Amino acid sequence: KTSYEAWLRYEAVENDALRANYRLRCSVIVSAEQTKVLGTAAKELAEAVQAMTGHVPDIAAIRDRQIPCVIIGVLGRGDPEIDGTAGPDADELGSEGYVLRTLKGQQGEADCIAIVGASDRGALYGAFHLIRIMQMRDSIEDLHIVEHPVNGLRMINQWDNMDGTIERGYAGKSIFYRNNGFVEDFTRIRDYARLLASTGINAITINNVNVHREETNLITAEYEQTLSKAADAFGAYGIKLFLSINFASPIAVGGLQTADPLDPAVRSWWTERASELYRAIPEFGGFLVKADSEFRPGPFTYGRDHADGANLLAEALAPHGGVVIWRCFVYNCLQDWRDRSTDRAKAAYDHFTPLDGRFADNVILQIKNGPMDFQVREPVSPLFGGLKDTNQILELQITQEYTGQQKHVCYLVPLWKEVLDFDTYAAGEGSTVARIASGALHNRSYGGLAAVSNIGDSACWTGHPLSQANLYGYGRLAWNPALSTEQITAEWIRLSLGSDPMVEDVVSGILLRSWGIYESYTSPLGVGWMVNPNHHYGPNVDGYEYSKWGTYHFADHQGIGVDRTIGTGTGYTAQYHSPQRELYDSLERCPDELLLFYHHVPYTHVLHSGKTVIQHIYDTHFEGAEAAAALLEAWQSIRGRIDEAYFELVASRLSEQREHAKEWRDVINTYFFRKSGIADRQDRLIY
Ligand code: BDP
Repeated sequence: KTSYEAWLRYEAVENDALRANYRLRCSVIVSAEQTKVLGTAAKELAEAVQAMTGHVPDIAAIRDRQIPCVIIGVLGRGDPEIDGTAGPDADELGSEGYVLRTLKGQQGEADCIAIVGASDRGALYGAFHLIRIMQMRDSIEDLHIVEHPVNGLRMINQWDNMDGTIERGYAGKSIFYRNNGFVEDFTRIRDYARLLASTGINAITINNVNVHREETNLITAEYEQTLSKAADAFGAYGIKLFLSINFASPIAVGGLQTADPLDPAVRSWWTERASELYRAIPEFGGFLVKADSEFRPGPFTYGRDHADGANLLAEALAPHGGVVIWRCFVYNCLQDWRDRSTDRAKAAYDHFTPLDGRFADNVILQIKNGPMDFQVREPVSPLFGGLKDTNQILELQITQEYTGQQKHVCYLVPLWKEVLDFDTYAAGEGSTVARIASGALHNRSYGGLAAVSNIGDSACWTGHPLSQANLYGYGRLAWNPALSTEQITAEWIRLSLGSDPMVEDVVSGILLRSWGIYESYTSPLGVGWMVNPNHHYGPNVDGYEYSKWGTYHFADHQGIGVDRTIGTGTGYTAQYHSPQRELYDSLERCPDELLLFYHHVPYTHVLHSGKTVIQHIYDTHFEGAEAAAALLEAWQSIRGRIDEAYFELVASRLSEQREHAKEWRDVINTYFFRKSGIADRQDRLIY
């Protein structure tokens, strides 16, 4: 139960005075308007108050001025009190913000708390904020909070297939599909919408970017009814529904001979399909597209480029206010590993920068955080600094494909913060990824974040309960990338596990160390890809070394690493602006953690840390495995302080991690010992 509720866990308030105060302040919930989303806001607040205080608040349309209440309203709908409450704050709300404010009662009237949204959605976020304050056991006297999301698009991508499997899913089966159709019971979908909305998520694609046969049909009349039911479930929580589409749909389901984006018949087919979809689902958000990548069809087949492809769909969606989200994960996955002049890391930039300025206004490019593919350590994609006249959003991976598959704990908020804070220097200093993604830097009309979900039908949603922190943290960062890791972490722990300071201390220690620990026993110095092919779990140094995917480390008996410099390497570093370009290009100055991503060096190369590369590999792997074991020990210290089942589940995952970390340590260290023939200075190697 505890783990299913995740961060929306409403325990009765322990302190009598505080409980009485919450109960008094939330005696009644007044919601004058009857829209669906406002209804959700009132219902959510009422349920939370009931669970935390035992009092069931009435939901009323009209306020009794003698009774303290929470008023929920929206700006500009003709209620002078609501408009007056926001006052000058109204200018700061954008279209989804809110004011949360205590109004002092005049002449014997009771005080009340006003939640004033800039829109229905804003009011819903305000209600969740008030709930969060009470979950954190903070005061709700004298509130004056003004909030708005930094990013317009705060999106989740499900990689769910209609057969019920989830691509890169580590938490069970899909909550959406079973046996090539939708599930019958939408309870879990609604509960998911709730969790997402409480962190501020406002958009979702519900099918895999790899659109197979059955999913291609999702845009046809066959699924209209069910889709509109799904759109309603999410719509009640202010979340717009999107679909991943197959670029070859005109052929696959339309019966046309071609999917050429410039063909008039193809254009009218998409236009008509889009109109049909919007007729059935007026709130539909638009399409997400993976094209010409990993065997997906796309405009290249017809000698067209990706602007032609995206604009085709944009034209069809524009009359309805829809958008096309076009992924930049485009590269040749059939490279010749002997041809060292090609470099997969360069692909996205090379494909998309020449198209800057050619995309329609309602096209948004979705760019993965790194140039490769969600490795435990990668540089930031240079494409963020390479586009000025194109809407772009940042794509992150919450599901832990390369970061322990939710068997290992790997808290990704610190990684994402580094990405968001990275300075591209695209328009001088301060041109951070956060400002590019939000659209602020180049004044774009669309911007935001998207991330691949980590949930499935597992009892705790995410397989590993601590992986919930990644989903929560993503939502919070999408809302405001400036939030600190510490704040997000503390919030998640208190909301999910209560406010025992010892629990907070131990769990935050585990979370905050986890990414570094995972990196230390897996992937040294930015090298990446030393995993088993296909499923990507567990160590395999040469698993991808002699294959076509373009993911090499070039380890031989003398050295390791990929030369991506301008002078002698692939020239990838030239895709960055100064001074990042020079920093990465320089063997002397390149940061240690990315050294092997940028340079091929002998094992005896000395790092800034003073260690040689080979000794660094040995040390980090020995230390990493020990640190992984210490995570379990730390966790053991809070036994009895949290829910027993939750405790046991995490403990069992942590002991699996401890064992698996040893396997990583031994495979990696043995491999490099044998390859290099260089002994460990501490003589720990026995192979
Ligand atoms: C990789 C995954 C693959 C996805 C692909 C993508 O291994 O399953 O289809 O990315 O993002 O990370 O399209």
